[in-house]
Amino acid sequence: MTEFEIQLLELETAYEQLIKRPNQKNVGGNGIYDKYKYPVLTAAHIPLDWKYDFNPETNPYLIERFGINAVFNAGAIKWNGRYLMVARVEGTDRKSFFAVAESPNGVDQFKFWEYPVNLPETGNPDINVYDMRLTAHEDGWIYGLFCTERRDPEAPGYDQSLAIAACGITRTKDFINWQRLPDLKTPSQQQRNVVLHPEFVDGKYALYTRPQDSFIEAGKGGGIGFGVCDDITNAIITEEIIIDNKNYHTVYEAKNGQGPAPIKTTHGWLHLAHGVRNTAAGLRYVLYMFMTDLNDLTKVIYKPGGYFIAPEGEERVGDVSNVVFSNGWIEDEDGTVYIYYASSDTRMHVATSTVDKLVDYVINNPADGLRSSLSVKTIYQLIEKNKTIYKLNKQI
Ligand code: M1P
Repeated sequence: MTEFEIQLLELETAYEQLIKRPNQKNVGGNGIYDKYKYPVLTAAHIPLDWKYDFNPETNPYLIERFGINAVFNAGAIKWNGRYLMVARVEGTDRKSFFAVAESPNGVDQFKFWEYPVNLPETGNPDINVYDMRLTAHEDGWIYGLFCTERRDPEAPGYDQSLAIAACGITRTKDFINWQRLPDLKTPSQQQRNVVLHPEFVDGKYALYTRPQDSFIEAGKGGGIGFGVCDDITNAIITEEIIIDNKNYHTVYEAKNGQGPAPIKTTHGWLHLAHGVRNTAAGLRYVLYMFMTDLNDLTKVIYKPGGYFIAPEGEERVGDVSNVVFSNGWIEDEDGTVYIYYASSDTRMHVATSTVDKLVDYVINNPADGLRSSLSVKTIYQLIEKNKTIYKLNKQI
């Protein structure tokens, strides 16, 4: 065997082992969800033929010709019995694009399809695209709403980092052919984390937004907004209502954003979102949940205090450390919920729960009292309640 052939065999063996590796639930969950041992998608899951030229004539040293930096922030959907993620794949050139990966069971063996998504551009080409939220809408299309980023045309030449973030819209029926629609227009200067609601509201398309007045800082914006538009092929929202705002000394003090499209339950719409706060070490991103009214999508009816998922262990380290972010989950026919979340803008993980557990958590876990003394009061109430139960148990 030549050096080239040995090297190639090593690469192929490592890739096959990774793709086939079974995942395992971690022991000691918190009663709400179970995390899993291994990340479900990483840069190492990228097919080798996206990165290497296998021809020894043109690539005698088997050099990686196209580098992949990270795979994260994936939208998710169950489609034709398969668990799909549409991941944000980021090259070493910092440009992100989308790629579909599929698994037979939702927790392991995720494998990318043959080609990444060939997303059409609009007349104003995207410089970077990321964080697609998938919505199977009742109009029959599967929509992907994502962030499209372009350099701020007003930015002075010396500042090459100022950008405008907007919501790009695409739709598909097979995840191969994607139809691009015009970007969403809203009253806000910038938008990220925009998500399409799966049902019509009074015959209109309903969207969750995240207005912000600069690229990184939410500024006077922030909060999860809600708006409607008549025509998704020319989506214009004229009025945004903030349904879940930023709040002093909470885990969503600096900014927040809707995660995936909400899940409908008999009690209300279950929402997963991310909240951001400032620390001396930079921003910390965690996930939290809330529920909105079935008849009034702008009304938050339950919201447990604090975070739902926070970065732990190796999840805490990556390109943007101390971050968990989710824009994809799947509700299965048996009520299992697969929560796909990225850690530190680097890799994808899964946690599993059920609709019943999530509803119980959202309805029955205490709301944030917003003061230390009220947190203590909540603990006192729990202790007293447990004393009664303990006495009852002793009597039996
Ligand atoms: O780096 C953390 C996240 O930052 C942004 O989220 P937000 O708009 O709420 O600040 C996004 O760029 C997201 O992709 C990223 O994971």
